[in-house]
Amino acid sequence: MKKEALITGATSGIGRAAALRLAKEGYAVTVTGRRAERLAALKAEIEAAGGRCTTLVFDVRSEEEVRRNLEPLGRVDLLVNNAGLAAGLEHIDQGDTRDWDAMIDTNVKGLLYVTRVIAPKMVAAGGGHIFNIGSIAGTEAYENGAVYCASKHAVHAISQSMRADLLSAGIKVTEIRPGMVETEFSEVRFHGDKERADAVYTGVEPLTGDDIAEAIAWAAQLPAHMNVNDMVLMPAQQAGAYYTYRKTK
Ligand code: NDP
Ligand code: 8X3
Repeated sequence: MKKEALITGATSGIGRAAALRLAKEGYAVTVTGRRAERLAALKAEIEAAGGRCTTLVFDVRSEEEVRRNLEPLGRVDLLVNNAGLAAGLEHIDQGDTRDWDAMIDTNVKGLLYVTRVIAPKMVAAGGGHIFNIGSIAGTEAYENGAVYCASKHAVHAISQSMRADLLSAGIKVTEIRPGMVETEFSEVRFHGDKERADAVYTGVEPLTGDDIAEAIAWAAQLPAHMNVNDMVLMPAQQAGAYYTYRKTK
């Protein structure tokens, strides 16, 4: 019997790469996101390679949609709480409160809504593995990033408490906290400004979604008695939110 994995935010970037990698590792994957066509294309790609894939189209910000889509699922062995975003990069006196709502509602409340439905299934099954995609912004707070950093600090706190809460149920909780990963993240952060997004990666070889998927796949196959609590993954040219070495030609 195949193990079952649920990956939120699989239409792009880290979530998409994680879904492809976990399918390759033999998991039957359920992938979620708001963009139905992207999920359909991912399903076709996984099935063409002999894998199994189910798609669920919903917005993690809606508790009602989360419950309606996820409650009917059967066993879930592995959950990747990945759906998330940064929106805007401004000083606190200039930020757009709609961006703040989007980040808090997705990165914090969305992750909680999904976990609230899936964790009891894992408890009932006697085990499971939850991966929360945090960020270096979960322990570093940088200029212009107050609300994104706050949301990832929340993910860091929730991951630690969740690990303690679920310990006796045999559920592992791994938080993955990447630095710079080239995905649609910066384009979303800058509201579609591709030029500004591309500039984030100038002179740097960033991580890719596949790099993060590699870490998830590794941590997922460890022996039952061994867990990775927290993994900070950086490009070799980045040491922290304020330290990036950019090569110039
Ligand atoms: P992408 O923008 O490439 O992917 C984000 C994914 O999240 C998409 O699949 C998107 O799907 C989904 N998503 C966003 N909002 C919602 C929503 N309301 N409901 C459902 N799904 C949603 O970015 P990344 O792959 O980089 O981001 C994935 C995670 O990694 C995020 O939590 C991010 O904070 C984190 N991260 C990213 C880093 C980076 O440098 N890229 C570094 C550290 C952490 P759709 O739009 O179709 O709904
Ligand atoms: C994404 C990385 O440094 O933009 O979480 O916060 S950073």
